Amino acid sequence: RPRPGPARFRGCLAGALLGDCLGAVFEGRSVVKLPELLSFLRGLEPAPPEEEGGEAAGSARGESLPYTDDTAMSRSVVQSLLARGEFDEVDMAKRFAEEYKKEPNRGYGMAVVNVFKKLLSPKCSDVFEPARAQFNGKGSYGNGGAMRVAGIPLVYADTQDVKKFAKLSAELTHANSLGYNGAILQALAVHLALQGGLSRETFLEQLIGHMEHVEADDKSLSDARALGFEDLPFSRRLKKIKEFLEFSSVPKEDVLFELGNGIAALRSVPTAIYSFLRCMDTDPDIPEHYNALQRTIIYCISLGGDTDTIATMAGAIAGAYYGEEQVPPSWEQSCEAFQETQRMAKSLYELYCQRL
Ligand code: F2R
Ligand code: MG
Ligand code: MG
Ligand code: MG
Repeated sequence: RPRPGPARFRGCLAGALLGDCLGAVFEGRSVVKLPELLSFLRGLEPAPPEEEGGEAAGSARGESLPYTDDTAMSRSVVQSLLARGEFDEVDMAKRFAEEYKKEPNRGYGMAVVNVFKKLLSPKCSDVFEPARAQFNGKGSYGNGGAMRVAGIPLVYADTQDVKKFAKLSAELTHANSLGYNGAILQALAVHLALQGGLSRETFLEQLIGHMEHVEADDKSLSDARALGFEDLPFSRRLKKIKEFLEFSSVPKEDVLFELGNGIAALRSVPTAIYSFLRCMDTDPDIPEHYNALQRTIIYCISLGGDTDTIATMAGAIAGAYYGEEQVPPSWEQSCEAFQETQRMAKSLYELYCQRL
């Protein structure tokens, strides 16, 4: 297997940042109208010469779109991996909690903040314990473990390591298997995308093969049953994606019914993967001057719901697959802290190579 180049690492972190910052503008809306979204995006592009001096009202030009909890936590994952050179649960947990304490208003999930408060207590001796206590001991199945996981496959090249450390990094906040299995799936998607060139059939087949194994353990089976789901719920949704991709177009209502646009990992990680795969092809509703990475982010946001998180996950996958060439400078420069993101990507690439 050829070693992925630095452009994929840059693309992955930039795609994730774009998805979060652009998606956050629309998070929580049940309906996002495409003309409104496209008009907002035109406001990010450089002013045409005749418009010079007359900056459009509400223009987002300049580093003006703030990132949310998705990026704040992704940065903590990356900074921990870079500082320690490998996964270190105590260091990562501390960074999550300290980051929350420093900037609590990044739009965190309602329940996860209790984990941070417990982690900040000097009485906390097991960093996985606060997550296990969430939801009366059931643990969170939110998408917070998945939204921040991209740093793991950008450090670990081995598939078993990707699975192991995606799970552990998610378990610091998400003890329900429907939460951490979503993180494993998202990490595997970035891991495969980094190899580039895979057809969407092969990409999906590989994910299904891994997830059928990941979801077959006792805890995954009992957590899914306890919530009234069928067995292997992620694998089943991946198979539904395969069906969807056989049609030339799938109505948005069907995508929302089968895959969802919600805050649960099960209702958002498969949606992000579907968005990436379907946007390899052009879309009659999205102007053709947008490239595949842009189309992916536009499509995710157009689904409404948890737009920042679905777009950040799909953006990470698409960015790893297409590389930084598809990251439009005007979009990137509209996002908070984009230069630091570029530096982190460079350091991750160096660590990845050093570990090989
Ligand atoms: N929180 C948000 N968005 C809404 C508010 C932000 C908005 N911009 C505003 O200003 O109003 N977004 C962020 O949260 C999601 C990630 O959440 P995470 O980290 O998974 O948190 P949590 O609290 O663990 O889970 C989220 C919710 O899921 C439900 N839930 C989870 N497990 C459950 C269980 N076992 N039983 C019942 N419910 C469960 C709860 O409602 C949790 O609060 C991302 O969208 C990120 O962008
Ligand atoms: Mg968010
Ligand atoms: Mg250790
Ligand atoms: Mg969100």
